[in-house]
Amino acid sequence: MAGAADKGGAPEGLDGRGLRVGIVHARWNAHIVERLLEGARRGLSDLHVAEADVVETSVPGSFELPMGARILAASGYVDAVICLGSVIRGETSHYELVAGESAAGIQQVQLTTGVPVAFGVLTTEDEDQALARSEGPGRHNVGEDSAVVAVEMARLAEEYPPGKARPGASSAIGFR
Ligand code: DLZ
Repeated sequence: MAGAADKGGAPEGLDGRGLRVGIVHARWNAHIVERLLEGARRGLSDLHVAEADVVETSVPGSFELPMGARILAASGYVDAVICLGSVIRGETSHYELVAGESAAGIQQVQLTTGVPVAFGVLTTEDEDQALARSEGPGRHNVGEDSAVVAVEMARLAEEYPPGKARPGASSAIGFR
């Protein structure tokens, strides 16, 4: 069975000091999303992202997360965005549409803006599965995982800004 390290995990020494991070969270299934939000705040704090450098905003549902993320990403104010939502199959009449469009939209936002956007959206069969993925400190919480993703990808973007060749670093990424 895959351990925590096989599911991403935080790279050694990852530090979010000085980064500005936006969190967009859906109000649908708020009792679950609130738990993800707590996880994301905890994760950012553990990585030394200052509370003053975190901006939070809510949108109606997971379908609106990509647009919320785009607004924050395009503002130039944040280095990364975390999207949080919960789509539960048994309670969602058009589950595939809401979950699929949310995921595809979030990917599109990060690829088109160049600002990393973490996908902290639970897509589960039932509420129990959603609760199990949004636990308290020391247990599994996808919001917390998303904080690590946002900081890691923001640091990567910072290391390789668009159009800036790093002298002597060409062979490391396979170009000459
Ligand atoms: C409409 C809807 C449904 C049925 N289920 C969910 C859900 O499980 N999780 C979620 O985040 N949002 C849901 N929504 C709301 C849509 O995301 C969206 O807000 C509305 O369709 C309005 O565009």
